[in-house]
Amino acid sequence: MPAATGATYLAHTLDAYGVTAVFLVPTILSRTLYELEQHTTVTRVVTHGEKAAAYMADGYARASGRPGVCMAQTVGAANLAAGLRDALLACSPVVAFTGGPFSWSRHRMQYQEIEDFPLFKQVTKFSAHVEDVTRLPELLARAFRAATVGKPGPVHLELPGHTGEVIENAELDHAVPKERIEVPRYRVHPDPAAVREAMNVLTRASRPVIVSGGGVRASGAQDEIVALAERLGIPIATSLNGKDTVVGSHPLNVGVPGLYPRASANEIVLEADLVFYVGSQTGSQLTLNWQVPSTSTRVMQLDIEPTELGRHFIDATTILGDAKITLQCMLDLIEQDAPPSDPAWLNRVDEVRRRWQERVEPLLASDDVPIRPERLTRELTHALPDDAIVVVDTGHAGMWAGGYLDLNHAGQGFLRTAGSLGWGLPASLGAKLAQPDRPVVLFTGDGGFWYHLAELETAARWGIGTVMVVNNNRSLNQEIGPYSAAYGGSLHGRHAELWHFEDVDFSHVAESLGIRGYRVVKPSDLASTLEQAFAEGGPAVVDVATDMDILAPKGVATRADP
Ligand SMILES: Cc1ncc(C[n+]2csc(CCOP(=O)(O)OP(=O)(O)O)c2C)c(N)n1
Ligand SMILES: [Mg+2]
Repeated sequence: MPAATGATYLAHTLDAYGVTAVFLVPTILSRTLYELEQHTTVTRVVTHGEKAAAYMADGYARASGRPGVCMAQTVGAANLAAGLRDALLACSPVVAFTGGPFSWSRHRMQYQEIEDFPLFKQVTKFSAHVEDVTRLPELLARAFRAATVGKPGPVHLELPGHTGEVIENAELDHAVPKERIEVPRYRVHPDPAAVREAMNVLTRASRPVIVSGGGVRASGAQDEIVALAERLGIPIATSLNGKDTVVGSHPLNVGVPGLYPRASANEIVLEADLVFYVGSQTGSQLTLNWQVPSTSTRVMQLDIEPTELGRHFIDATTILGDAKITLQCMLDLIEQDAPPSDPAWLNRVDEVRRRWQERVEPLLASDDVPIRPERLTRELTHALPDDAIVVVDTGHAGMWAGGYLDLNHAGQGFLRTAGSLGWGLPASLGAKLAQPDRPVVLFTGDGGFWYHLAELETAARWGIGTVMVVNNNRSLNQEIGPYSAAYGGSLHGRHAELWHFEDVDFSHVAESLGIRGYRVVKPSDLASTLEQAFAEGGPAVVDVATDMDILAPKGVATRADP
């Protein structure tokens, strides 16, 4: 039997770990790609840019709960690093391979070479050189471990040779690992004393709110967090990242607080006397720059990552542990006849929620032409298949989805960019490859869609069945606010140069690539078009012509009227 090489080891290990797709721009690890074809069923997706490859791997990782793999040769390494930023912010386990200098080429004017390695320090949990093939088994295992333990995140391995060829061709005699790798890698059990203390704090509060973050999805703790809320009668908010952890129509779900919010969620969190964060980084977007909750509110945190505990709330009561296990331990402590929380608090929560519904109902039902984005979110809420995964871009797409979209079925998923405009389209393709049997729906603005429009060809080539819904206002209209301020209070002069686009119909762009395209101009056509697009399946683009002047309301730290 021929001796194993770095390439065969890498191909077999990726397969063993449970990786089913890799994303790349050639030329990188060519022999490994050949070995993947020979010995595995791993799909090798060539993209139209390294950043898109990183975003696809990220969408794949978030949708599957398994590491997503992307790769680039030396000259594309910086582009790949740029694409890891969102994965770091969103705790997504992406593994990036890049080629690097040869031992003899460093510090010379070697074609296409610079020292890319430092670029990865800021955007990864772990980044290492694999100097020699004998280090490959150890560093590969270490990279996949770092990506998936504690708070998941991106990692990077630089392989010698501009296309990673040095270790590929070297002989290696090492057993291939057998372990399939998933998040969470370890289910950390909490300290029983901390669980008792947490239950005391929770049951003594008069106006508690639970905030469910992305860590709840990573842990698979959706049932436990809802059971705790139901058992104790506690309203439950979600971060934007954790939006799919509680069903939108659940009577205790108050929505997403923070910067991209449902206004009533901020109002309710501001009235709470205890906020219990589960699996959340408690960042500025969720807390509106730490104004919601107010500084006098007591905070409790449960997280698998010790450095997150007390990070922003130094006096918080803290519990270290896996969310699913810890919440189950808390449920076990609830006595049969434990009284639920104060009915007056739940009545108040209902009232604040009802008032918000009344305020926004005319917008959600609007028949205006051009279409209002609020009406689009309502029709999308109604049309979404029961098991759909919604992938949302940033800016207004995140705000409209955070505030107005509801996921009313427990089987529905939600993934959002942590802030990088343009992430949505490639990420939605990665998500569909990770979950081929579930409908995947992209919700994006036109500005976000333009970024990686070339990936429509990738969707067409591979038949990746994402349905892409574009809120097409022919502009970057979120910039209206900043430009109005910069122009002294109102837009005048040549302001349009800075945020208007051509009136492009993306359904025609899609059709030119052999992808189904739909254009919706009237609100009354939304329901039937979305239904048809979901029934026929993707890849498909639904271009919705919306109003250029309508801005999504930003979060404010204002209490509701008494
Ligand atoms: C990489 C990156 N660059 C710039 C921004 C700033 N930004 C946020 S939203 C936005 C405009 C988005 O336009 P579009 O997707 O068309 O949505 P619209 O505001 O028009 O609804 C910009 C430029 C960002 N978030 N990320
Ligand atoms: Mg736009």
